[in-house]
Amino acid sequence: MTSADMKAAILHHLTYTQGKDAAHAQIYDWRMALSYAVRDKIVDRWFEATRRAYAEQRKRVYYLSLEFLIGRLLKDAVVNMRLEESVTDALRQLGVPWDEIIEDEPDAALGNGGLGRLAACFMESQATLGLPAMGYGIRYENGLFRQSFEDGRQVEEPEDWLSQTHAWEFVRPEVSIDIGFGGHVQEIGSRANWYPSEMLIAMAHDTPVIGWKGRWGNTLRLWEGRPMHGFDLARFNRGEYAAAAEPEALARTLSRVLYPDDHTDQGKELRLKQEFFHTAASLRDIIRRFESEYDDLRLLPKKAAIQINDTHPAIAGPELVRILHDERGIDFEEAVGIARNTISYTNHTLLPEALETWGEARMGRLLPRHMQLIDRIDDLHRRETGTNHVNAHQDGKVHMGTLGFIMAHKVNGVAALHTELQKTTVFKELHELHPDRIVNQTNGVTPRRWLLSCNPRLAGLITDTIGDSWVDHAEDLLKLEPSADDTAWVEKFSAAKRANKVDLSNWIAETLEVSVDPESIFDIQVKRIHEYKRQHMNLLETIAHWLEIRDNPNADWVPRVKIFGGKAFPNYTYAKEMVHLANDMAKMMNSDPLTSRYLKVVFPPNYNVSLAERLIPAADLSEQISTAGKEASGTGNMKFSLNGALTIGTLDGANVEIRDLVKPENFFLFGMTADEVMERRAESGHAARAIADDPRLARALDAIRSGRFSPDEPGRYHMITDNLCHHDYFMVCSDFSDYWRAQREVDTAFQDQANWARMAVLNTARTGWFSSDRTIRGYMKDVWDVEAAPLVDLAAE
Ligand code: 26Q
Repeated sequence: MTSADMKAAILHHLTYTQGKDAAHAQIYDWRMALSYAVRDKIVDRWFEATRRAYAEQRKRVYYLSLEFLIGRLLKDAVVNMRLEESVTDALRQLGVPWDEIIEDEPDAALGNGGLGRLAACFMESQATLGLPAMGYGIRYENGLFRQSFEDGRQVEEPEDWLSQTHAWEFVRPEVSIDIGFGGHVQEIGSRANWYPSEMLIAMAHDTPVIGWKGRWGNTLRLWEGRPMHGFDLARFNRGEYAAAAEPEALARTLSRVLYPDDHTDQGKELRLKQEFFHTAASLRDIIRRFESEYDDLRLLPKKAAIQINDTHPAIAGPELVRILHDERGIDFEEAVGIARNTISYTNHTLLPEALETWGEARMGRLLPRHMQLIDRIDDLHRRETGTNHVNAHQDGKVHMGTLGFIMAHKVNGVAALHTELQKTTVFKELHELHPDRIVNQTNGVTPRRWLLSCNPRLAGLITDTIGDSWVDHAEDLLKLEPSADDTAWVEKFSAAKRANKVDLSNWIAETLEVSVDPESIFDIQVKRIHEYKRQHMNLLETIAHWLEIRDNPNADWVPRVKIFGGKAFPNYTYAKEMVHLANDMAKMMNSDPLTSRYLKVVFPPNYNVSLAERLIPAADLSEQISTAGKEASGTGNMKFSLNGALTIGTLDGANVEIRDLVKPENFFLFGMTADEVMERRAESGHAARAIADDPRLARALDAIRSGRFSPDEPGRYHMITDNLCHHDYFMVCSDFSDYWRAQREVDTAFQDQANWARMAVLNTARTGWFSSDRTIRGYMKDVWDVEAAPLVDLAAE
């Protein structure tokens, strides 16, 4: 597409879709006009892909996830459609700044963190690979809350990404599916009729997801809750205004809010309703599509693979059995077999308290038939395995992890270590009964968004050096290895990193009014705030380091900027105190005349996908410091190394595999292993001993406890200090000394700039394996048994 065509298309949509003329158009109008112009191009490709998937009768993959953390879509679409030149050219002619347009788009935060972002990367990789697939989610009116700070405390506000028209979606009122809750069941032999007492509608909104070079496009279908019967005019006319609108309000609550990932607080009725709403609508849609092409549901596992993203859609098992058995008359055992061969389940956690359970009373009231079917599934499973102690329904609760496992032909972990730990902890007994069911699929990230698009300087240098095959064959980045020994080339690599750091410094100065020196180490920890992720260990090390600089302010310290980002779950007091402490520290340290040359602390609010795209390309050091055995995988860790940051990290999640690939000499390892953590935990007094053995740690804890960072309220952080001194489940104290040692190694290594850059290059060169394309290929082969369609290049047409 030429820039003249692009310009014409933008002006067309500005006039006829936005109803504005150029003289009065706001940045919003230009963004919408441009988005529609780009969308038009995508739609052609999308239809073509859909037609081909039908014509070739291909097996399809359905990815069911309560979360899709998609972020902004415009730049992604422009990059994948290779329209960057014509778009920037056209906009230049129109006098509209491209940067401002990008920034104007709301960041769609329909997810909490890793799990939701993974789903978004998977959608993009599936489209890039030409795999016929569909993502199913909920169109939350309010996504993850917006975070701001008031006097250093986190404040949450609703995120209203839909307050403006969403340019990328198509409403599908004809795809409206009835969903029921409650009521009663009438059994007829083995089968039953379910008569729900409450009904509402799930209405589809489709967003096209376009792959690299526009060669294939899939659909992300998000469900909106709608009332079954519209507005009650008769009641309204009688003056009962609120009552007239009530059914609508009730139905709408189903897609109203995204539940924050709290890892503990369970049993909220609305959450269970959301899970069923999402799953039932998606399954109904999948069956409808299947039946439009085939007439025997026994073929379902051959033509459809349903992946459930954690246990959130795990009610899919019983619901599919209900459809096959109760509604279509397939024998119960056969129905279970069909469902199991169609469904597979990804587990994302080992924290036992994070595995979902629902009380039998609540479940029985909302989903009476499913409750019966769960008992029959348990019964069948007991007969199949000859055991009687592993049940989904146990101790008055439904255990969704067990249900997910029993109703799936494959269960996967998300990193090698996580998968092995699954076999020995959460799913020990089930694994012994079904030794072939658990498989590993190490997570990945899409290199289109997480290198090509977010880091154009580095991406440009790479393409100039090895060509652009790496974009969809990321392991080709290995071809950069020889350049690690080419001094002139490494200097170019460093120049790209430095320019990214300058950009970030400018942004920090403008938005946070903190000045940071781009020559410092940019040391970044961005992720949800959790004790197991140990932001407080990073804070303690920062304090200890700050105190040493103060002891000797004229020494030759290696300057650092400590950057934090992340949201705390609104009811998770401990996590919120960590946020507050970081902000209190920033306030004190950034204005300390003795130390501020050497140490700054920066905590930009509202960490989200867009902020990640800004921070990651500018990182020197990536903090991946979770207690070993607790972080299932991590995916931020992959984005950082791909962008040439070195990792300081524990042997946890995918860190293990990152270190294996980049080689130990290019990774700052510290801390206990998962086994050592378990042993140490059994010893009493481990925290006190660690503190007694490390005066730096003791001093840092004292500084917090004495109110050094909260002089107006000295006791503010007692919760944190008491916990660390006496309990310390996550081993912050026991790992501190080794963390400190590794941090000082970082200081030393950073002083040899040439060698640091070499290590950074090797991180980029060797982490192409972490492309989500590789992950999706793994699922296709080991889990879904499906093949991609042959790809036709957009440029070839
Ligand atoms: C559960 C019940 C009620 C309300 C909310 C939830 C809930 C929601 C989201 C529980 C957990 C989550 C999210 C979990 C998550 O993001 N896990 C991360 O998944 C990543 C992708 O596999 C991994 O890389 C991370 O290690 C893992 O923490």
